[in-house]
Amino acid sequence: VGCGGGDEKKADGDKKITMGFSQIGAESEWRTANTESVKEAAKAAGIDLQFSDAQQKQENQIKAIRSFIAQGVDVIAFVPIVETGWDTVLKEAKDAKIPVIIVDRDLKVEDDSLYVAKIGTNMITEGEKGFEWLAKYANEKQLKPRDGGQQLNIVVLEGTVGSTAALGRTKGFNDAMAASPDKAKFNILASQTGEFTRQKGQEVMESFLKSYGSKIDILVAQNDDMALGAVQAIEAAGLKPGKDITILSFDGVKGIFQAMIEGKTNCTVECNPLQGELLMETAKKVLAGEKVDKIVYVEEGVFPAEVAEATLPSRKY
Ligand code: GYE
Repeated sequence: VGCGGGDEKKADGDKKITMGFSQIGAESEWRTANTESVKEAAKAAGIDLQFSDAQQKQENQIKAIRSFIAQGVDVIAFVPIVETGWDTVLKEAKDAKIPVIIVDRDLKVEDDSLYVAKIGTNMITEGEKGFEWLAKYANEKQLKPRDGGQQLNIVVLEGTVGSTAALGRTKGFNDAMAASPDKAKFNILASQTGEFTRQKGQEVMESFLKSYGSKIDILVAQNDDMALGAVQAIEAAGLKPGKDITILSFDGVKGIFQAMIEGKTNCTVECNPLQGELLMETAKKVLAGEKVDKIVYVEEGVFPAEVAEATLPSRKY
């Protein structure tokens, strides 16, 4: 009907759009929700999704992207496990004229034309919101160092090394702390990766407890799963998580709402994994030749334990 050009088939359904999607793995409750969101949205949008799980390895993602290029998919989307190392493979996608959409985590490439759009969350802002909540909470509750010292000591369970989710939350939190009138109250005692998993979160928290014992006042876990693992370690050490040790985490999954209701953790900064719909909309627009925003952040909030019970029924992930 006079649409002209060979691309009309992609825009209005003569042929199904094929999307190659490289997910990083299944390390957390958040990730599971993110994967489900993408799969459901693809189905609803009538997009044929080629889903590939990289098992936490960048090289597997690069392989998957190369195979999507070889198959000649219409569009590629992927979650960069780490920020760097994508230039070459994205250049290959560009040469093959396949548009690339970045999902969830950010990446750093020399040439921004290597991708058409980024859909995700602002992890620096999340880190800042986390510190703001903590400073307020410490004031309101008049938190005192357990060892009778001068400062509230923080241990940090970081996410995957080199990922935006870890780098951004670290930067946001640390910068907000450095700029705060309350900065002298806090001291970061130790910071180590727990790889965004429950298991690793538990192990690293055990070792923090062994090394620092009653010096630890606050745990900042860069995702809820690590916080839930750490809760086990803290209980096993005979302490009360959420009371002896204040716990702040990120994501806002149902599991952490449950823990907050039980008084075991104190606050979660939301990170919204429901990015599938926006991804499919964006892909359709791109393939129809419409202009799209280069960066779109999805909405997110902050949920302290006091609101956990009232909020849980409305949580979607
Ligand atoms: O916080 C964590 C997940 O990239 C925002 O990755 C995401 C993070 C999320 O495994 O739970």
